[in-house]
Amino acid sequence: MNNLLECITEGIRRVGIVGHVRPDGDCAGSVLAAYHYLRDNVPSLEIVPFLQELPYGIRFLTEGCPVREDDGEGEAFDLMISLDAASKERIGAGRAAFFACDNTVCIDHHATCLTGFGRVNRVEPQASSACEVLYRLLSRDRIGYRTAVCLYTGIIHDTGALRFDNVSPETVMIVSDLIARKIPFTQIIEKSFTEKSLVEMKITGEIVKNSRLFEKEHFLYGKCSLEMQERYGVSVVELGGVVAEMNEVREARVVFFAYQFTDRSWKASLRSKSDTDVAKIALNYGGGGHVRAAGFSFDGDPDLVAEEIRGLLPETEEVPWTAY
Ligand SMILES: [Mn+2]
Repeated sequence: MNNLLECITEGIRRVGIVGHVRPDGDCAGSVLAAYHYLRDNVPSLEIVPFLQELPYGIRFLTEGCPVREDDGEGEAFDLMISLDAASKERIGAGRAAFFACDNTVCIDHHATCLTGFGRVNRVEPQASSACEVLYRLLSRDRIGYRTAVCLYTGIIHDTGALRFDNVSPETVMIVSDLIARKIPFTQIIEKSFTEKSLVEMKITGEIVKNSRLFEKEHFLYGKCSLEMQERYGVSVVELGGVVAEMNEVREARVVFFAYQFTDRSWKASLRSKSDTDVAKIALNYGGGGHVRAAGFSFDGDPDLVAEEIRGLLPETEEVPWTAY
């Protein structure tokens, strides 16, 4: 597949678009960019974008879109498109509808997605984001304003505002094309990416305050229990920025953040600023992701998991950084 519109063959009337569980900026951005692009270019289609509840900062993306949070159980679609989901199991809202459809497209950028799980697949592990992969499947002159806003938001979120090493010259060329369309590119970064509520800042502060640094491994570990979430009145959706903050700690080269979501179950986020491939660590626990950002779920004691991960990390000397 070289163009998304190739999938809209004769007889296709009803299209569902899905992303992964706990959608982030790239997931929501790519799902909604595909929605707007198809809506603008094939007005006869009925298109249903499926997304679970979004973090506050990116809710603006769904304005005017008929987004559904359910499973699509028992519904028939002529085509189902998955974006940014590394595996079938990771699909969030619209999952039942995707599983029930045999005409499926998988568009992704996770190395752990391998060749994809759709009937038609486009997986580019080198791409910064699902939005970057999707952009290459669109015709430039058919991209509307809303599609551009969604694509830009997704690229910004998955690249940490163009700071991560998944940024390529091609990523920047795409961003250049998108900002030339007069989208509010600075506000998108501020409102959807940088800004946090005071309570998010406060809980992040307490997590960092209670975090533990394993100095030899340059490994920083933090956690957030259900009790703590209740005390601050935050949901897990509002903890999405914590791991990024922890990753800014100079002494940390690998970061592990665990937050509890039921009595027994925890969700873990890993980040790496060193040669350590955290996707490999996440795979050990049935998760996945990228070399520098990955995640998994587990049952049990996060302190023990932190010790296990620490055991996988090399002890390294502090080497002063230089660009030369
Ligand atoms: Mn992504």
